[in-house]
Parts: sequence; C-alpha cells; structure tokens
Amino acid sequence: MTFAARPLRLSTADAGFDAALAQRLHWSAEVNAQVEDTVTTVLAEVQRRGDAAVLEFTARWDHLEATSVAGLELTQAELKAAFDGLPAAQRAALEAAAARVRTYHEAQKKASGESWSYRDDDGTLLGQKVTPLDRVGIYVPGGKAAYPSSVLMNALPAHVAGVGEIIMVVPTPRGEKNALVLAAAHLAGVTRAFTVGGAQAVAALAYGTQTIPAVDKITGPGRDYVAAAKRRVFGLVGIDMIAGPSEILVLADGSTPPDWVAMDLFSQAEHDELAQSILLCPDAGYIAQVQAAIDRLLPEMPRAEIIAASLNGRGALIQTRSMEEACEISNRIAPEHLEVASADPHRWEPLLKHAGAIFLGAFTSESLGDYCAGPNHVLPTSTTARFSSPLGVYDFQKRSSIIEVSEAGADKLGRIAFELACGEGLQAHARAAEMRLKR
Ligand code: HSO
Ligand code: ZN
Repeated sequence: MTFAARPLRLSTADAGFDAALAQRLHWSAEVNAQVEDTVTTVLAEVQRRGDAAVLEFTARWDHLEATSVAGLELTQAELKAAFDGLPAAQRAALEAAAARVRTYHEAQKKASGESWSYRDDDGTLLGQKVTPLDRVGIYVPGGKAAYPSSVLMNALPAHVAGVGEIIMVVPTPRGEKNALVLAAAHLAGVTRAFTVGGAQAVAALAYGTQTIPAVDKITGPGRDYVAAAKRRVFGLVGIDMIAGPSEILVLADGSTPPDWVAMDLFSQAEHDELAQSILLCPDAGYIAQVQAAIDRLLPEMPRAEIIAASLNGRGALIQTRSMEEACEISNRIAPEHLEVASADPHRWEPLLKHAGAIFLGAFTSESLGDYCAGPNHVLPTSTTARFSSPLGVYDFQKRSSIIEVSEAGADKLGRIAFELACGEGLQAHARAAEMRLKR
C-alpha cells in the first residue's frame, strides 16, 4: 500500500489566502453528547461508590479484572524492576533524558519560582511566598500513545517543584504493562501508580476513593473522555490544559537540507491523523524541493498512512513574500512547535512572539525537544500559545501573598483604607483600619 502526501499549497499573494489558512487551522475538541453523558455517569458513580465503581469501569472498558483497587496498584518494587530490566541502551537514554529535563526545570525554578519580599520605608513587609502543591495526579495515556517521555515531562517538574506526592494513573488494557512507562515512573520519582485510566481515573483523582487519594491538580494528556472529565472536575481540582493534536510549523529560509525539514514535518504528523504540519518559506523552489523530499521519504515510513492523512488533511506548504511576513503569519498561527530553519535564526527570533517552543537553527530538530533537550514537551496547542505556556515547575507551585504592616504603616495605609471603605459603605472595614490609626 502506498500513500501520497500532498499538503495544501498556498501563497500569501493568493486572494483567498486568509480564508484558506483559517480553514486549515480550524480544530475544536468535539464535544460529543454521548461522551459527555458517559462522563457524567462515570464521575457520579466514582464519587458515590469509589473503588467499586473504579473496578467496574476498569473491567468493562479496559478488560482488566481485579478484586480490589489495591490489586491495580503498581508497587515501587515493580516500577524499579521494570527500570532494572530495560535493555542497557534504553536505560541509559532514559537516564540521560531525565537528567537533562531535571536540570532545565531546576533552572526554571531558580529563575521564577522563588519567594521574594521587600520593605516599605516605614518597615511594612510585602512579599510572595511560593509553595509546592501537596499532591498531584498525572494521567499517562496507554495503548497507541503511551509515551514514557511524557511521564518524565509531567513528573519531573512536579518533583523539582517539591510536590509531596505524585500519583500516576495509566490505562492498562488487559493488564499489558508498558515497561518503559513503569521505568520512567521509577526514575521520575512517582510516589504511587495505578493501572486505571479513562474518565474513571480522572474521577478517582478528583474525588478520591477508598484506595486512590484525592489530588489537588491533574496534569497529562488525554482525548475525548479524559479531556471531558478534566474539564468537568476543573474547579474542584486544578488542571494543566486541554491538549489538542500535535503541531509543527517550520519557518525556512531555504538553507536547511529539504530532507531534514520533510522529516521534521513527518515527526509531528506521525502522532495523529489530526496533527498539523506547516511550512512557511519565501522561496517557491525550496518548497518544491521539500515536496519532492516528502514524496521520496514517505514510503520509508512505517506510519506513512497516518502521516499522509495528517499532511493531506491539515498540512500546508505556504509561500510568503518574505521571511518577515513568514514570522508574522507564524505569530497568527501560534504553533505548539516552531522551527526556525534558517542560517540566521537569531535574526528572526525577536520577531516571534507566540509559540509553545521555538527551535533555532538547522540542527535543532523538534524531536530532540520531545525527548531530551531539557525543556518540557507538554505545550499549548491549537493557538493557545497566544495566552499560555509550556508545562513547568510553576504549574506545580502556587503563590501566597505576605503582608506585615508596621505601626507607622498602619497609620498611613489606614487612612487610605478608611476613605475607600466608607466609599464602599463597608463600616467594619473602615473601623478595623481606623482602630489602628495613631491617636
Ligand atoms: N510531540 C509530542 C510529544 C512526544 N513526541 C512524545 C514523542 N513522544 C507533544 O506534542
Ligand atoms: Zn512528538
């Protein structure tokens, strides 16, 4: 079976360019009524019956039978055994990746995750205290999209933040465990792990059951049922984001080998038929070379069918008038991953505002970021990079304001507060401030 991948060819000079681009970018998490109904039932049942409901749903949907939820827990010994049992090269790679991801997040914590304070002239102390969350849940997808790298990317920032307990849940249909996922959990400092997935896992983490402890925040990717359940429990617990399909945008000046760019476009396309790969380039000749590379390389790919579906369905090769215009369009798209395949990436980087992660220069393939460069691979998708950031240490911390007013400060601030409280008609507020004024 051979597949052809012909991403839509567009030019910013085309009359219908804006509409064609908008049509390409459109993606919305289908809020399917049947999914919503099922999630409503699952949440209610787990909240009411706890472990018993978790066991029933796990048996029904994952074909995994157990007599108690304790029987679905992976022990620390089992996680360690999985790690010890990995082929040496795989174990070394996992360790190297974990070390780099840990180092990056430690730097992130130092740069923006520390408490701070200052004093007014009259001695009043003002500050912000940063504390880690007590307990978080990380959802790790099973089956086709079981990514050990995602275990590292979720658990390590939590660990670096100082989270007390990290509870991992992973669907494990028929009890078939993924050794690399278990090994990553061992390496990343997961506290407890359960072979439970789907909306029932999200419900168990949000409400707590007799065996699975309630957490303060749930992170980690999931489609349909998991995303719907996360949306529904938000407010009771925190969530990270609702992730859409993977995206890559390559901004090319024509200096990177076309094969490299083609393979980078494939790398996100191979995740999912709905993934999005886009090339922006001012040079029509180079775009044709990338298309030729796509034609030549696609048949070698084991996931050619998924790649072709993704590139044909949502991919685009876009000719721009200039690199400046390419940067402008990239900002409009706000991609999850943005590669600047240029001989002079630092010239363009200052023009790029909206992207989950920016990869500079020909040697920086996006795939290095997925595994081991160090930054997090959990990134905002579907244009949400306009207002949100990569998963980070800060997602596992919270801030408390600190205020200590001196006697002199109470006199100064009290007069201000008194006036405003009277203006709002709140007498107790006004008097609490007034009582502390100097006589
Ligand atoms: N590119 C994915 C993460 C991943 N890639 C995991 C390979 N494994 C996030 O968009
Ligand atoms: Zn990837």
